[in-house]
Amino acid sequence: MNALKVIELTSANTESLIVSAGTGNDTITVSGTGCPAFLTVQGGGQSSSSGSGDRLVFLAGAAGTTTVSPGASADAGLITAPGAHRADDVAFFEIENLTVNGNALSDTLTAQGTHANDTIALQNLGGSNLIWINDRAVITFVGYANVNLQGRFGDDKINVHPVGLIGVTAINAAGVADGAQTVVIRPDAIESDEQDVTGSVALSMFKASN
Ligand SMILES: [Ca+2]
Ligand SMILES: [Ca+2]
Repeated sequence: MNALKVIELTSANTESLIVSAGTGNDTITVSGTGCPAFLTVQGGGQSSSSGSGDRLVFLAGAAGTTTVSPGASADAGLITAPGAHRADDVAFFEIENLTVNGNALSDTLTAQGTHANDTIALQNLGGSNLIWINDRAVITFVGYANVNLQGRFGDDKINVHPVGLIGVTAINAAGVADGAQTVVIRPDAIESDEQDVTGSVALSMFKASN
C-alpha cells in the first residue's frame, strides 16, 4: 500500500482479502501466486479533476492463460489467473483501467464480452497493446503471444487492427452462434481496406498487409 505497509496473511485464518483504494486515482498492483486468500480490489472513487481513474495492474504469477471477464457493471469484472490456484484470481470493482502482464512468452490472454451485444476492439495505440470492450475498463496488455477475443452471446462486432501489436503472434476472434457476429480486420487506418467476416471465425496467425 503506497510502498508503506506490508500486510502478512496466513491461510489458516484468512478466507478473503478486500483492498479498498478509496478516493482519488489509484494504482493497485497484484503479483505472485499462491495467494492465501481470495482477493477483491475496489478502486473506490476517482479524481474529479484529472487522470483517467483507478488502475488495476495484474502481473501473472504463472505461465498459461489469463482471462478477463466482465462483471455486473462496466467498472467491474474478474481476472482469472493462470494455473490451478484459484485464490490467485482477482475480482475487481470501481476500476476504470486494467493492465495485465503475462508470465511467459507463450502466454494467452482471453478477453470476454458480455452476453449482450458488444463492440470489441484490439489495437496498439500510443505504443500500448489495448483491448476495448464497450465502455468497460480498458485492458492494456504486455507479454501475451496469443489473444482470444470472445464475444459470447449477443450480436457482437469485433474490430481487429493487428499491425503494430507488440509480441502478439496469434489472434483468435470468436463469437457464439447467436445472431450475426462480425469480425472486422483493418490492416491500416483506411476504412476501405477493412475486411468484414461474418460468422464465428478463428484467425490463426493472421497476417495483415496493406
Ligand atoms: Ca480510487
Ligand atoms: Ca456478446
